[in-house]
Amino acid sequence: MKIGIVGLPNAGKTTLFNALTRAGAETAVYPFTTVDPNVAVVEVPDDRLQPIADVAGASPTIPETIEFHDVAGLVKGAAEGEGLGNRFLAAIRETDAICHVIRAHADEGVPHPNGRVDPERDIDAVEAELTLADLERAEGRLARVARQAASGDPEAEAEREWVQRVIDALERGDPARSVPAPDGVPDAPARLQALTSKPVLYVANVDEGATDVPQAVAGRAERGGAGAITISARIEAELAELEPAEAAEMRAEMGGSESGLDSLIRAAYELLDLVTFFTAHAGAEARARSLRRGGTAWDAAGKVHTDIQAGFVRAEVIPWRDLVDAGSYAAARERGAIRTEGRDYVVEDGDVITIRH
Ligand SMILES: Nc1nc2c(ncn2[C@@H]2O[C@H](COP(=O)(O)OP(=O)(O)OP(=O)(O)O)[C@@H](O)[C@H]2O)c(=O)[nH]1
Ligand SMILES: [Mg+2]
Repeated sequence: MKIGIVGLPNAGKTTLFNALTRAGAETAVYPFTTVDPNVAVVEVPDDRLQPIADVAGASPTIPETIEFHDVAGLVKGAAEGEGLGNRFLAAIRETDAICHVIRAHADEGVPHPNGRVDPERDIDAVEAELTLADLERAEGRLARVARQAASGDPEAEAEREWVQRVIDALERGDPARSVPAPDGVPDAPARLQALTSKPVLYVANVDEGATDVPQAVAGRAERGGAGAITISARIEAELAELEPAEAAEMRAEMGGSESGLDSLIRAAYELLDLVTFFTAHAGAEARARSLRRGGTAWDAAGKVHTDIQAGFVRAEVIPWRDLVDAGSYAAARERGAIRTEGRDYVVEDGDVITIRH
């Protein structure tokens, strides 16, 4: 799962990215991750994993990971495809969600591309480029589906109406995600691939010690259906240089408890609308894995291994809390707390699953 970090030049994207990289996963553990200087593979913190590992007698623990991509700073006119603009838009198109960094700190030592700190104007500037790019794409799509609809294809007609509504929304300045997928054509959004249909998290890069999301950012988040958090990118980058214990001490001194990066990673993970399930076996690893919401035991098996999926017999499922309360798999089994499920079982967040194959 990929999250693109976007924002105006000097907003603090790379500072934040560097903090994530240093705090990030030991990439060697995740052999299929290409090593790219613009990609940070980070572990998703999950307080459930260690207790599950403990009762299962499993070690080590392997958290789920997500990728953050440091997308080049937005240049005005990106939507017209000038120079870096194309690359910028293409990079965003490949991501599953957008983390939009907004300059909200007042440090005069850091020049602002537009001369003055103004979070709302900055959000507008970035979103205007994404909206323009989407408009152009939607106009092209409209022409195509209109031709198909003209031949009397009802599905094409439903899609045509939907694309027209998306265009109307974009012209009002609303994101494509504000227009629900049309009945009967659930694939229409995937075919349009609008940038503004991706979930968004606003990250207000605030002065050290500030904790409230600036009013202007909170308001925009509310209206556009986006998430919003604050972070001090510079502080996070400095803390990421320290040993974990030292960093925790510093954080406590500054009055914070949870790492800003942890909150960011968790908020970004939540954007993706996934559920987390766990696998844990005595003498082997305990692992957190993500699955799209609505995914089945069969899908979960595929996440573990294609061979296991191919040989799927049944899934043994227990909510993580019940397993931890029981104290062991054996005790949970005695209590009858472990259910047997078939391949169509819809996995719930927090399920601990053993696939029999
Ligand atoms: N005071 C302060 N300065 C910051 C903070 N975050 C970033 N900066 C500074 O702002 C400047 C720009 O930060 P970058 O992270 O390079 O910004 P960017 O968004 O990657 O910029 P481009 O790559 O040009 O688009 C650097 O000098 C950072 O040290 C912060 O939280 N507080
Ligand atoms: Mg940068």
